[in-house]
Amino acid sequence: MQDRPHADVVRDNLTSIQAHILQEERRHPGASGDFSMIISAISLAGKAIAAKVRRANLEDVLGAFGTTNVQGEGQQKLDVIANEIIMKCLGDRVSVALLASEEDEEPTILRRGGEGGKYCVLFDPLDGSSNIDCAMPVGTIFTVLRNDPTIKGSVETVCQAGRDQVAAGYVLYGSATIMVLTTGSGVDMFVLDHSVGSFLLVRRGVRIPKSAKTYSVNEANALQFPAGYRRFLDEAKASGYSSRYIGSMVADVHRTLLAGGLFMYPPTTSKPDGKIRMLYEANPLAFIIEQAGGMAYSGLKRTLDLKPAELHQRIPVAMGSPEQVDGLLASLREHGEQA
Ligand code: AHM
Ligand code: MG
Repeated sequence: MQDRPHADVVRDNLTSIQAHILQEERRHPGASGDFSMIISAISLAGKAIAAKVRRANLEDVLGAFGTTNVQGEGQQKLDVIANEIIMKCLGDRVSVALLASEEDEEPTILRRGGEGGKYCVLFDPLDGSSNIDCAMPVGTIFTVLRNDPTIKGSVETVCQAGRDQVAAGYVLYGSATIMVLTTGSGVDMFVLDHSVGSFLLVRRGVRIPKSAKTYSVNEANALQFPAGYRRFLDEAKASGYSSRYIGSMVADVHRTLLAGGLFMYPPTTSKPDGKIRMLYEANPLAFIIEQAGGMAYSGLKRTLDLKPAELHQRIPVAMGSPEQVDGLLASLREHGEQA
């Protein structure tokens, strides 16, 4: 065996996300490498957005852009910048057929199936962006879907049930820049090492704790929640739960993934479908939580089984550790929630 004089000072975790995806692809005979090109474009976009987010308080990119998006919500300057960065990075990857962003009214068709467009990428460019001026964590959420060339309309193409996702992930711009990814066989976690310039693998096969006494919800809305949600929260308080809520779903779900507990955005009387976008937020994060051993529900239905009716559809969500999600479902059933 060869002597390795400096082995003790060379870190073990030097697997880049690109190397990791290429290794994964080698396990699938016939894989073309197209998929790894998409993930590498997303990681490049993540690095570019992270750099913008870090300098946001120094450059003139804070605050409102002065426009509203398709949902009627005010756009932050960084929403628009992050959207542009992702469109540019993914736009020139030959296997991308179509891009759909939470910020844009219609999907952007890049190339048809006959021109090599195998995948659709849907994303929320900067989730939680109303927090950006306060330097709170925000993130990019994405999902990769197959492009079915027999379906004509772009909206119909991307309105797929969440269980059909090829991959999903997010980049969280917090005290560290983290990328979490699933391709349907577990969840892996990468951290951006600025000194190396790469997302490096730090955890393979992330598992959510089976139970944790933490809930994450905008409790100021509680009077408007259906009875089952209110009763769950009352019982949680009576049995020693803690509450954690940032108001960036990507950050709240990331904490829930690692530390356990329940994240939810229930229906309210003023927003009967809740606030969370099915295709850009609920489905990718539900896929990750399930792949980590957790559960994700919309009312009494498994989120990933629902077929979207429209591009910017909203749905109620509850996701996290199995014990907490089961407890919530029991409370919903007990208080008359219909399946
Ligand atoms: P955004 O994508 O426009 O940032 O909105 C979605 C965000 C979620 O990240 C978060 O869970 C929710 O809005 C917070 O909403 P509220 O302020 O009603 O608690
Ligand atoms: Mg969002």
